[in-house]
Amino acid sequence: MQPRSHPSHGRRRLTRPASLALAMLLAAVPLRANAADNTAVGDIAGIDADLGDSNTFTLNAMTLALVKTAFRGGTELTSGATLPRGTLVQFMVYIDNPTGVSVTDVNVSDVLDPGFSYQVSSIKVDNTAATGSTPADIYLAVSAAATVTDANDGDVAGISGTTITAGSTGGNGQLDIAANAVWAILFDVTVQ
Ligand SMILES: [Ca+2]
Repeated sequence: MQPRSHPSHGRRRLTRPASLALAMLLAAVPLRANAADNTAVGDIAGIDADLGDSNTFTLNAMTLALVKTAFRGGTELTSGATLPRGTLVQFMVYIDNPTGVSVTDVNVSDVLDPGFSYQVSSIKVDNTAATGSTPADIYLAVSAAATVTDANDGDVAGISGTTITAGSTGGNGQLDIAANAVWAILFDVTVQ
């Protein structure tokens, strides 16, 4: 599908398909965590209260959620923003791990809409922001990180065609997310 444009005034309304990507930006899905306590108790027939409770284990099962945001000049964009062609936009995708255990072998992918052109060697990743950090603080942390290579190789992220991936499934190194921390990936695109 060809994106509609408004050449008469030199600005491009982000309609389909570009708007689809932007529309997802603020679809922040809350993290969900489920905890279940499991306690073993015992008794011997005929003898009351002979056995105390065993250790109690709290098992945390969680669903990590992705949040995708966009920044322009360091400021977070709102969904449906109208941007001039050629505008440099930074997409940030992050996962908040609010638990006390690390999450191993995570895989993330993001297919760039044709309305955006990836800027080479712009992928940065970070896992230092504390859980619950605001998008602005996560952005500050990841934007200060070193870039990883564009290739799907030994570091944790890369791009192939128009698909940004992180994690081993995409041919990158394994992605682990530290306990009580946010993992984020940031990369630059321009509006076509
Ligand atoms: Ca890489």
